[in-house]
This record gives sequence, structure tokens and C-alpha cells, in this order.
Amino acid sequence: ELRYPDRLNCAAELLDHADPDRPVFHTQAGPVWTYGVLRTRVDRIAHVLTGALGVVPGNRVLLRGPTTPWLAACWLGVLKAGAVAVTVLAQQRPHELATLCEIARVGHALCDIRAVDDLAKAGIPGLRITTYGGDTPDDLLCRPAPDGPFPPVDTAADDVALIAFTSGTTGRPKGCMHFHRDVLATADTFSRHVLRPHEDDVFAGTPPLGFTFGLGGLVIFPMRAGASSLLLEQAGPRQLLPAIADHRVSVLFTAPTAYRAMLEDLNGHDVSSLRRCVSAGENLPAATWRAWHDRTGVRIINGIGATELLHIFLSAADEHIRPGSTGLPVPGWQARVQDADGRPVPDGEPGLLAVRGPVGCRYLADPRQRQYVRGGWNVTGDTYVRQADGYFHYVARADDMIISAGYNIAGTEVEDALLRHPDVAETAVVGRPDEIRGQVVVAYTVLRAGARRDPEALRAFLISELAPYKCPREFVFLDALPRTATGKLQRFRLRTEGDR
Ligand code: 3SK
Repeated sequence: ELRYPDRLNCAAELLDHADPDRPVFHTQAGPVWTYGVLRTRVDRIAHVLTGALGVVPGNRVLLRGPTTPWLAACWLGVLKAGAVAVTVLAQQRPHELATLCEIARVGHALCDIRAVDDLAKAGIPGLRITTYGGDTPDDLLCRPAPDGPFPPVDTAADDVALIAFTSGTTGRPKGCMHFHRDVLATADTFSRHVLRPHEDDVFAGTPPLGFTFGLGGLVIFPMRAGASSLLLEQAGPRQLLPAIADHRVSVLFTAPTAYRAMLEDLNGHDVSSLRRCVSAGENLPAATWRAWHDRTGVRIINGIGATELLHIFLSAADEHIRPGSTGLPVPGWQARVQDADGRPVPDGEPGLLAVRGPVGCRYLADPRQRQYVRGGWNVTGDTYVRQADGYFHYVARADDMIISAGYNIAGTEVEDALLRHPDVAETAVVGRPDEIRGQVVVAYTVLRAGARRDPEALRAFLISELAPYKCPREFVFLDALPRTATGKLQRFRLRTEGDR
């Protein structure tokens, strides 16, 4: 069981243990930040926040900007000052930002000068915006502040440290509150027991810091291990491959789509520095796992996490990895599969994934809390099967099961089969309402460059791979699949496509 002192400031914990001369953040062009440099800058930010800006413990401070060391330093400064970091995505537009600020009652914002226009346009009443990265006297970094260390505010381990938003793939955003101890608990569970980083590791990845997948993988986990992280403003698969070689990246965090995109482009890139590759954000098909392993020799660590629970709670590493399976509860977590009434279902049968551990879901003033936390378990909204040996297999999002002519069909199974076809780059299989069958299976498919749109060839291939009732009735070819800003597939947009 994890035990933390009653008084705990997680920013101070992350900052104070590493050797000040060790690197913490690398960028593509700029100089390396050491832990010592980061500490000085975080202290300066905390001084400005509590001095010139009048921030007091518990105030909510919005952070907005591309993935840079300064954004990470602002996050740490806000926490060190006892305030609450409200993390958002750089892509969020003015009306979305206004909703998030209203929900989280945000009074202050620290915003990269390059991203300030949309925030200013949102016209959020009472919001005091301070830019960073600019050169005017009002800029955060130009404000006068006392020199010297900033003593961390004496927060309780269960004071709120951050609010992260989830909208799932649709709906009004929900703000998830996480405590100072939760931040350390994610590192002391998934990272410590599954990832097992050491201080020479260099982390990198695609998820932004406004998504807790990225915040953990690029800031919290490396810092908890005294390691370093490459922060890329442009972190698409295309930028990632050369960056891995240039910086000898050893720990990679990204999603299945990016692994597939990198496979397309891998020739000529040196990825021999990679030691750990983590995949989360959506299901990792066995075909993608095998293709990456064949080409790089690295066994991807699959995982499932949630913004509600901060990071990954089911996963497996090394010889425990099974392609196509998510794995086992991360040490410190418990998991089971249950029915809609909360009764455990037998092994081998599908049901709702329920987990509990050191981090729990706490929505900010939202009645949907009662759907997520039931009888002390966090019910994530995913359908899973637990096998007799304890491994958990992803089936679908609970609302993504296709029921056609009485058959239950997991779209992911059809997707896995389609991805084994050499012409298929990406695919999403959904159920479309149908008067006779209830739903019919439709496959939305992105083909590899140069491949011909030939539904009959795909159908013939699938018939040899799957029971006929699972084979799509219709194939739709797209240039790209619809995704959220964090890269999650928006199946609901495909399901309703025929309505428009
Ligand atoms: O979507 C996920 O699987 C995830 C993983 C880690 C942290 C946060 C999330 C939402």
C-alpha cells in the first residue's frame, strides 16, 4: 500500500530529489534544462504568482500552450504555490475554453504568448491572463520577483493539485480533480512497477501535457525517476522518428495510431535507443504490436488509463506482455468485470471494467459522478473480458458493442482483422441502425498510399478471418478517421454519419 505524509506538496517532491546538474528537459533546438535550472525557474514563477499576481492557495490557474519546458515549469510553479493547475489542450477553441473556465471557476491563466489570442477572444469574465514567453514588462518572466528559493506551500496530501478535463468522445466536459498524493501515486504504481525507468532514460512522446497521459509520461514519471524528457512542440509521428534518433530517446509514450504511422515511415530512422514503448489512449491491436516488435525488437507496453484515474491502471511489461491483451492490474490497483448491477461476471464473459486503487474519480460538481463511481468501484465505461489466469482483454467501449441480428459483435475484433490486410492503414468498425437487423456492421477504412478502393477484396479477406456475421455489410473509404484533440477516435461521428 502506498503511504504518503499528511502534508505533501508534489511539486516540491518532484523537484527536490534529483541532482541539480542532471538534465531534466531537452527540446529540439534550445539548451538543455537541468534540475537546478528548473528549480530556479519554478521558484521564480511561484514568487510572481503569489506576489505580483496575488494568487493564493486553492486558486485555479489555467495553463495553456504548446509542450515546452516553460509550460512544465508553470505547472510545477502553480502546484508549488499551493494553487490548482487546470490543464487544457492547446487546440481548444474560445467557446470550449470559456466552458472549462466556467466549470473550474478559473480566475487566472498562464498562457504561452503564441496561444493567447484564442484565450483573450473567449472573453471570460474575471479571468486574469498572464502570458509567458513574451518580452513585455507584463510577461510572467519579466515581472519583478524576489530572488532565491520559494518555500513550497504546505499543502495537505489530499488538497487538490490539478483539474483535468475529459469529454470522453462526446458530451459536456467533466473536470476531474486530483490530489497532490495522486500525482505521486501514478508514478509509484504504473511507472515504478511496470515502466521501471532509470535516471539515464530520455522520455518522449506525442500526447500533450494537457492530457494526463502526456503529463504523466513526459513530466511526472521522468521527474520522479530523476530522468529527463524531450518536450516537442510538434510531436506528430513524423517529428518523433528523427527526434528519437537525435536525442537517443529510450522511453516512448504514444497511441496505436502513431505506432502505425511510424511503421509506415520507419525506414532510414535509427530507433535503436528505444527500450520501453508505451501505448494507451485506445486499444492496441495485436497486429500493430507484432508489426512494431518485428521491425524494432521492442515489446510495446499496452495500457489502459483514464483522465478520471490520472493514468494507467491495467498493463503488463516484459515477459508478462501478451499481444492483443491489456494485461493485469498494475500493482496497487484491483480490477474486475461486473454487470450493470455491479455483480461480478464469471471469467471469460464480457462485462463492465471496474477498478479501484490509489487514485479515484472525483468530478467537479457533476452528477455523472454517480455513474462512474458505483459501490466503491470506478466503472470506466469499457467492456472487458477477464480470463481465468487474470489477464484482461479489451472488447469495446461499453456503448460501442454492435448488436446485429441478435449477434454481439465487438467492432475492435473486426478492426484487428482488417488491420492484418496489407492495404489497410487505419480502420474503425461501427454499428449503423438498421430496421431489419437492429444494426449492421460498417467499416470505415483509410487505405495505405497507392492502394485501390476495393470493397470486394476486403470482404473476401475478412471472410477468411472472421465468422461471416461479423463481416461488414458496407465499406466506406476515408482519408482520415475523425478524432478528438487527444487523438481518440470519435466513433459516434461515424455512427451518426448516415443521419446527416
Ligand atoms: O486513455 C487512456 O488510456 C489514458 C491513459 C493514460 C492516462 C490517461 C488516459 C486517458
